[in-house]
Amino acid sequence: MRAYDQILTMLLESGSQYLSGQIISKRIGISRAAIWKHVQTMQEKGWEIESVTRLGYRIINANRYTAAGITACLDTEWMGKSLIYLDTVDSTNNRLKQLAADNAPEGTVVVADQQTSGRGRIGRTWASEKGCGIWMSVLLRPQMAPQDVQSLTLVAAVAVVEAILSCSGSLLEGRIGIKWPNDILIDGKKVCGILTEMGAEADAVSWVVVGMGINVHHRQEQFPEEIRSIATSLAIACSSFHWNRNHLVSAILKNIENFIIVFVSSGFSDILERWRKYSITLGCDVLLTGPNGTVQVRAVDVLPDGRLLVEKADGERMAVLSGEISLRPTSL
Ligand code: BTX
Repeated sequence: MRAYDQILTMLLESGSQYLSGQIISKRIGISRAAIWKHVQTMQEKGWEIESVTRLGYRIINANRYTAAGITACLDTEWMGKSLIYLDTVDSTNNRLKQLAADNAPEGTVVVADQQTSGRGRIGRTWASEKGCGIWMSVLLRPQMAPQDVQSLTLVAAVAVVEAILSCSGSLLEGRIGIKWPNDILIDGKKVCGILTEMGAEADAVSWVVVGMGINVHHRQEQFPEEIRSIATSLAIACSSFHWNRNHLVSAILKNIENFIIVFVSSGFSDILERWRKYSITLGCDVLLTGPNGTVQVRAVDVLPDGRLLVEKADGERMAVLSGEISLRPTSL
């Protein structure tokens, strides 16, 4: 780590406590004058740093969303150790796909404060307002068949739900749920979408980019008009809580790393069980829209490869790989 990043991380870790120039100097092995230069650069970049004689330095706006802010809370072995933070980008998935093609290691993460062309599935747009959300993509290189990659969307969904619940002390318990295949809803409105893309050769997956878009600080009027009635944010859902994007990102990355370790050692059943627990789809009568039109079905289960098992009115069962579902209030 560069001296600049080391100092910033130390300051962030020391929270509201002052950190003396002497301690920093000893730990990093640079002069006090050099430390002061780095502190000035931090101030130019927007960090509010107090400097008090005989006490040292302290960051006042420590909750600012930055690479250093995320790294300071990150407690992982490999996930997010290479973390690229961008003020603005067209799409974090696009950027990470380029890096994947250039052999970036598994666990590389791209985070942006704003996306100018955030993408949903099948060419749809993902609204990615500046300063409001978590727009993040994670690179995985799993040893799995291309047709099983959809299961990683389920992994990411559970990771996001559990990070939100743990960061907020379960304030949203019972209000947050997963709608197959890739939406997280709070009180029936969309708070997060997941876009999983892959590169594969023959039967082997070379890379998977899992992109997550989470609405965090939005007020309702900050959503584009066309999605205002269907979208929500964590701040809207739970206004009393102080949401911190650095904490949320690091909690999500930690969960994904843990789930990948579990997945590799003992398979998908534990994660699937958690997914079922949060699912708002299973057991419901739904309208399923796919390439061949819309059918009424009952959502019966989710399979280890991520497909949804549904039952038609005549009792025939089929497994669905992709599509859109809307919940139906009446029985079939
Ligand atoms: P999706 O195709 O399931 O959902 C897209 C639909 O969701 C849009 O057509 C619109 O109706 C609605 N929508 C758009 N923006 C929002 C929003 N901010 N909140 C709620 N609803 C919205 C979902 O696709 C997958 C989205 C993945 C986004 C991440 S962000 C990081 C990464 N980079 C990137 O370009 N995409 C992913």
